Amino acid sequence: MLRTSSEILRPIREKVEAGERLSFDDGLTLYSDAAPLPEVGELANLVRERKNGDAGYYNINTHLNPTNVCVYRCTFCAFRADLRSAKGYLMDEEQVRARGQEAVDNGCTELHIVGGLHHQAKYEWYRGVISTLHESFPELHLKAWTPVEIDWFSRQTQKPIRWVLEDMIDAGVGSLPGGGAEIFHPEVRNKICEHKADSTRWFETHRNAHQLGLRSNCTMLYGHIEQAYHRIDHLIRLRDLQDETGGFQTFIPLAFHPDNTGLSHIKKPNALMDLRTMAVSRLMLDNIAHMKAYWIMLGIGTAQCALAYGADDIDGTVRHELIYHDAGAETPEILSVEQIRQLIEEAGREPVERDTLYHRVEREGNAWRTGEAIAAAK
Ligand code: V47
Ligand code: SF4
Repeated sequence: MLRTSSEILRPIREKVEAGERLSFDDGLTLYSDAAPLPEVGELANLVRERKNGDAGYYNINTHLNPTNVCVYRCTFCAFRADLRSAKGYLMDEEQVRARGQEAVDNGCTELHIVGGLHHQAKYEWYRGVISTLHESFPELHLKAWTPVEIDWFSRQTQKPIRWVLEDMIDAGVGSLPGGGAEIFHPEVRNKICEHKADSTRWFETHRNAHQLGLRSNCTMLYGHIEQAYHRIDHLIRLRDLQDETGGFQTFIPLAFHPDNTGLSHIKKPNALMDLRTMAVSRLMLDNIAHMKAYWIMLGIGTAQCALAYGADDIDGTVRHELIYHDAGAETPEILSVEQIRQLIEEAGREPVERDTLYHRVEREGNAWRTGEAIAAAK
């Protein structure tokens, strides 16, 4: 029985209980101060348990950022480096292969691969990162490249997005990560990342990927210059594409980290905002099966709480994370499997190891195989 009692939330509660879709205005109400956070969380938890029961999903993965040199200058980014700067790097084939070997040696099922748009690295170099890894370690799932990179490859090769995606699938890409979404609304996007792929290109990439049979994730970067209506607009755009293709697996709200960025005067969002954004996202995105509380970015305590505010997944063990640590994240760079399972159990959920495509993983040490697909929740 729901305890939600605020008058302002009554119509929303009725819709959630009946499994009906929430409107743009409902989204704004959920973000308003008049909507008590515990009640918003309780509604989100109802949806979370309806879709995913008590499961707390995690995976065993490694990050690879093959270069941090980038032609763009997104104001929120602390990761990028200038060409020929002391911070800038570009990995060679041996370094890329070593990262794959390390992943296999540690029982990983997935490599998460994103990076900068290097001024001088050719398309063949980016393709080579994927083909080297896929040929050497075919068992590793390569979740690689955001629409920002795919758009860059399309400019480099003068070929359509669909061609780039097909060529990357041929090289070994298994799915797309959720990055590069930021905030779609041009009032914000034009101020924080005006030159990179716009929302039309972002959606074109995911639409094409889904049509080609790839699954993908999606994200939203919040807690900087955007307002609630930009966030709700963002969520509804994602919901619309999902109605069309059904290809998104997971949504990941990403809390802005200000250190070393062009927006360092802005304060990092607090845990209340983090939990509200998770809950509102769970309630608005009624057609996306999973919500990820990325522990690296939220911090472990908030990620644990988020498992009762709509989230059913806390991402992976992670290794070699740079994007958030460059921007001031104080979380560890890696968690062991025991630690990650313990933090899920402490939050009262059942730890379930999954692969990138949400199949259960059966594991003995570093040896693993995938079991049945985790029923895609309605
Ligand atoms: O696109 C960059 C964001 C994203 C900052 O698909 C920042 O499973 C906060 O998309 N503060 C990349 N956010 C990370 C990402 C991701 C992470 C984990 C899992 C998955 C997945 C995807 O990080 C970027 C941008 O939106 N970002 N800088 C910053 N200072
Ligand atoms: Fe480059 Fe990506 Fe950073 Fe933007 S967010 S500056 S595209 S690395």
